[in-house]
Amino acid sequence: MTVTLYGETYSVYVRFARLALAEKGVPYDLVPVDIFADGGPTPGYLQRHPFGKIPAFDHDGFGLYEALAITRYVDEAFDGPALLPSSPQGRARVNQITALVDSYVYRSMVWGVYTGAISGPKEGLPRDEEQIADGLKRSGTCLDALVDLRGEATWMVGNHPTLADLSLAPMLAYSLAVPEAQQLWNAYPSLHGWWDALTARESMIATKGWDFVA
Ligand SMILES: N[C@@H](CCC(=O)N[C@@H](CS)C(=O)NCC(=O)O)C(=O)O
Repeated sequence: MTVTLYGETYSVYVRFARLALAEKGVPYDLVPVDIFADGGPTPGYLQRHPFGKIPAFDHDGFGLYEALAITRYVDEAFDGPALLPSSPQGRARVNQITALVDSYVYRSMVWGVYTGAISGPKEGLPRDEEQIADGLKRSGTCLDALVDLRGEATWMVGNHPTLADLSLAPMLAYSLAVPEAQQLWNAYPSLHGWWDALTARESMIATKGWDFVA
């Protein structure tokens, strides 16, 4: 059996796929893809992923792209702990949270806060205060919704880690590297135990892309 993931360790979507593979105990090769190369990704990679993004995935010749499709396939195709709940309500909640992460958390926590405060300045741009403030405001809306949807559960949905936790973790980790986001996070103490338990998992430790990110 050969499982290959195409992508880079810095990518939140690649980390989501790596987390699912690690939680299931699936060995895989990580093949680097330079999506920012002059002229874009290679024609070979564009055949795997016509939109030129990462990750892409291959299992014995079965190719997939889109992190949600990849992680759902990994959950269903391999042994190991289930990453989706068994009840329709639980599965619906995971679908809702993973959609919310893709639609709103990525824009606010990664493109808003993290890019404005850390990755932009790393590339020589000034901190974008407007972008950071807007990202923080939207991050607050995301965190409010997540607290509400989680209710009294141990993990995001129910009593076992699911794709909801794994999709959110890489983006929240980037955001929490920014001091202003940490300050916002302090207003959400009900999520702190969940985050400590999640970041202590082997899958999270094994997929850290940068030292300053959880
Ligand atoms: N919807 C895609 C999103 C993937 C995505 O946006 N990946 C980023 C890296 S985290 C990327 O490839 N960005 C390059 C670009 O936008 O050109 C998925 O779920 O796989």
